[in-house]
Amino acid sequence: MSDARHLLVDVLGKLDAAAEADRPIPEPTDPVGHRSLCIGMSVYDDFDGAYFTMQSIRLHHPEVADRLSILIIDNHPEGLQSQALRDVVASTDNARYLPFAGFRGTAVRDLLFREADADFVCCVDSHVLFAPGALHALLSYFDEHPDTDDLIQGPLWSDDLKSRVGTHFLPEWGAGMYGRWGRDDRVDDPSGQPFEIGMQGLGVFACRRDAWPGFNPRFRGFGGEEGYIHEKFRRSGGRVLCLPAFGWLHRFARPTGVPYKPTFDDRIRNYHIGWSEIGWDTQPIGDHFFEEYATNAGFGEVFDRAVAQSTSPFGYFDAIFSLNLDSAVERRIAAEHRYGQLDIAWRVERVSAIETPGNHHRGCALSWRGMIDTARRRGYQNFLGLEDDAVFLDTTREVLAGAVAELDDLEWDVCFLGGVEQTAGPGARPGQRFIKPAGYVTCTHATAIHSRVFDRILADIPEDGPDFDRWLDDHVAIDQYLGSRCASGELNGVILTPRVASQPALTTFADGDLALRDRYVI
Ligand SMILES: [Mn+2]
Repeated sequence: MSDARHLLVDVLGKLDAAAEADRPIPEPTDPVGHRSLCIGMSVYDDFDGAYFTMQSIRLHHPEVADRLSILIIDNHPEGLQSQALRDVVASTDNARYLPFAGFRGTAVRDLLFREADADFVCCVDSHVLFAPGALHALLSYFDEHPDTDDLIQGPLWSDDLKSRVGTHFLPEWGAGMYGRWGRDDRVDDPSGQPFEIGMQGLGVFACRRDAWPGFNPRFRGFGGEEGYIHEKFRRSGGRVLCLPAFGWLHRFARPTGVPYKPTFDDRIRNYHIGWSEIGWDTQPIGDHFFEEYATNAGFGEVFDRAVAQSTSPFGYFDAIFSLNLDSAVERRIAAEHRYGQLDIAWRVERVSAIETPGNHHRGCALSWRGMIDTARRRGYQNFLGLEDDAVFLDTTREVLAGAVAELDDLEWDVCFLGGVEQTAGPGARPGQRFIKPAGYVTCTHATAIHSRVFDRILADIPEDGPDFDRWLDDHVAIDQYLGSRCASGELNGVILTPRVASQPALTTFADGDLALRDRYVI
């Protein structure tokens, strides 16, 4: 591109961003009820693709229409195309629209499996057309194998419709991606039996909903799932199968450009996160990327930073939520700056805090309840909740690295990265240097919650309404509730030592963080 064109693209991008800040996100549409198979797609500025994919399913697969639902997650719901997408879904029987702006990336497809109300889920790119009879073949397979733990994929058709060009991926690197198209001749009999493959491109894949092993929730941006997710199916006792009759066509060409920006750092980071999770040697990732891209300006730094991000001690947490009122824009910007200093900005998910002007404890407790519910729905092991005024100690990374190693050996329920110890706990146990049992700790500006108590806390704190009012009368605030439960031993609470997170007001109190006041510089 010429410099002038670059400049224009840059200006247009800024105008779009400004317009997006004011554009309302379309409301989700109602659930459509349980079906055998939910076909889910995650869409990013691809109205045309999603429209034709959805309508083709409805027009060209009538034999299975009554057994299907369609779920569309809009991963750029602030975008120009979103209202039109919502409108067409809203007018479609058995289809549901869900906006999701928490983070961007191909791993958002994980949410399709969490949200689908169906026995089986077929995940499809928003620009794929199924071969005639493909969905019938898929449902027939599932009817015959209702308890299957297998991942079912099918052959990619060529654009000229004359051949099935890709049945699987070969375990080879090419152009910054793991997996190159391969072809198994057994696909030539379209009514043939499914055969086992190592992996396949993820334009179309399907499984029993409860057999979905999940993408790593730390994935961001484009790529890194192929090979990794296939291995996870095998680890959980399933196979990866190519079903010859389950053919699909993929629009590869994007003559007007790709709306999202695939970046090296996302991809390198995703590969390291995924391969580390399943215990694969990560060396070939670097070998490939340096072989291909070492001459790109600044590539070494990009690579090193992506690897460092993938091994951050904050990676211990399945999610990092940042609680922020929509109206508190300056606090959001300041918080994002601090997340940048900690190099966690790439994975922090902003959560819109519930505003209750009469009593902010009310909104705070409801917001925390909401985060716990979200984490439970997404199947997270734990999450770290940050409030937008949390400030951090100069040695946060080092202390947290030590702390998470100690957490690994412990059945903890609540972990305070900061707070005020109204009453001290029993003192550190043997082997504990960076954590100790929590007494009555107040404040929730940096608090992690483990999945083993999600249900219990959600049962304790009623949803909004008269029951919640009574709960709030009894407990006053979420931190009082957590603190008292930890003090009584009903929750197994731990607190970091030293406390790596504080709040500006706490650094002025002797029983707060006055002692280390000058070190909360992040
Ligand atoms: Mn695609």
